Amino acid sequence: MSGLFIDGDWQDAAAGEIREIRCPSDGSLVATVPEAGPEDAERAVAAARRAFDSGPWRTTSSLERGALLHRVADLLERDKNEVARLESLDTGKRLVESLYDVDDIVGVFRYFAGLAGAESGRVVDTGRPNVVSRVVHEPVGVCSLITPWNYPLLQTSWKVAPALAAGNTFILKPSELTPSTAIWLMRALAEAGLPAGVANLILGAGAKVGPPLTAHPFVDLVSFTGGLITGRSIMASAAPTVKKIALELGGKNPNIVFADADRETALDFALTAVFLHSGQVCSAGARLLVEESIHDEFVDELVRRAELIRIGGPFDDLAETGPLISAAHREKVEAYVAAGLAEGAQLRTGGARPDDPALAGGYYYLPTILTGCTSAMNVVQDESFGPVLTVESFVDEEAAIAIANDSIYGLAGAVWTSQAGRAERVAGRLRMGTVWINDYHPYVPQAEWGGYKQSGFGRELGLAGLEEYRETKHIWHNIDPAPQRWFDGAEGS
Ligand code: TXE
Repeated sequence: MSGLFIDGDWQDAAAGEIREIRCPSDGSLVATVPEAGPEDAERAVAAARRAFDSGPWRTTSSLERGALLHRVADLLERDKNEVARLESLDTGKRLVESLYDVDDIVGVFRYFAGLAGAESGRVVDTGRPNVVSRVVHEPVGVCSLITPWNYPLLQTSWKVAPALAAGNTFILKPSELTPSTAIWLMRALAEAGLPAGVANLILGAGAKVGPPLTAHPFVDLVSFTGGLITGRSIMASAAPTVKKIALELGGKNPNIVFADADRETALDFALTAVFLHSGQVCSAGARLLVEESIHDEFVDELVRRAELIRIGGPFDDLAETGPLISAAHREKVEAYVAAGLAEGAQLRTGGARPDDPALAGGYYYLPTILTGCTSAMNVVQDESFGPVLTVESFVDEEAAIAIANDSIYGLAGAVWTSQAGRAERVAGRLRMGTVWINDYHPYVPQAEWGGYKQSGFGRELGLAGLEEYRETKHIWHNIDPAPQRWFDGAEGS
């Protein structure tokens, strides 16, 4: 057993600690991996620094960097079933979703492979014949890449692929709950020919290994996806050494349905928006805003359909959604619902664990709908990250926009209407990084993904995804230096 990857070597934790990884669907043992401590993280940081300062990756041509990313995509295609199985075992996610994720990840690696050499700088016209002036892009340096457990390898690919495309070295720290596909990725990078020390893997609890990864002076950039509270502490940890930071901190995303929307499609997507992957999606549409005139009938039908959702483990072909990631997370969701009810929300369905004895060993929670909510309530403002929908109503367009924007978050949102003008007006005024019109959830690697307000800053994906991982330098080269004689060198009188 060895799961730390440092300087091209598989290693155990220096303190000999281990962690058992268990499947959230039934508690079965999936793997036993080393649990790193701060000293392991420091070794990984030192290795990444050495590999950046003296190793070949930084100066490898952008064409070769792109070719390596393509080879990783090829290996993902070769090992697709195995990677998807590992992801499902760690997360409890349905296998069909994990297979879909792998296709997505292949696309991300191929996208950044293409981007690696797409733009290498520009020449600036200074109007001076004796000067060659150019703007060049260079890698930032050593990157700490910290990822969560909901889409483990996908979130990792959003960080690793651009970091490598731009010529950086990195330490990857996946969630301690879901390390398996990160271990697969390290093997794949080595097989694809990445030099030792460029990619390093640290497994373990964020509270223990986080400080060296986010505060160490050798680290130049921290890219983090996770919870708001952790994001704030990472910003503070990175502040004394003024690191570059990119943060994606989730959201409480409004899904706005006007009375003139295509009812059937809006209903269908309202369910997917919030209950996909049991709501453990940063852009989940967990906050439904329905126009008052259709509120009651829309919610009645939503409740009817939510009660038909089939729950099951990752390899249950009939299951439509799965368990929560851990016992602790389910308790958090339960406490969130209880607090919402205490605030005056009404429970329309769910609000409990399923009573099917076949599911008793997993961390399942029923799809839950709370009505009578307002944006003054904590249950509307806080992210549950579970299968819980809060429902609010609004009277007109202006009210819908005001209610939707009444949030500290600004990651994503959606508007459902058959009026094109209204759709554009609302989308233009929502303070969110992504707005879907008559749709929910899709993304493409070519477009930026990021948050307004406290959902974070810095963009993932898109051309900006590479910009996060590059420094931009202006080189002014005087090719015919000669004295300027502003001062004539004579003694003052
Ligand atoms: O996330 P954490 P948790 C939200 C969601 C969830 C809440 C808490 O609301 O209920 O966050 O989830 C590492 N220094 N999201 O506790 O702690 C940790 O080891 C450095 C939204 O699981 O943010 C893991 O690798 N790293 C989200 C990663 O941070 C630290 C996805 C995420 O864990 C650290 C997941 C520290 N001090 C949860 N402490 C999204 N945006 O999609 C922890 N970590």
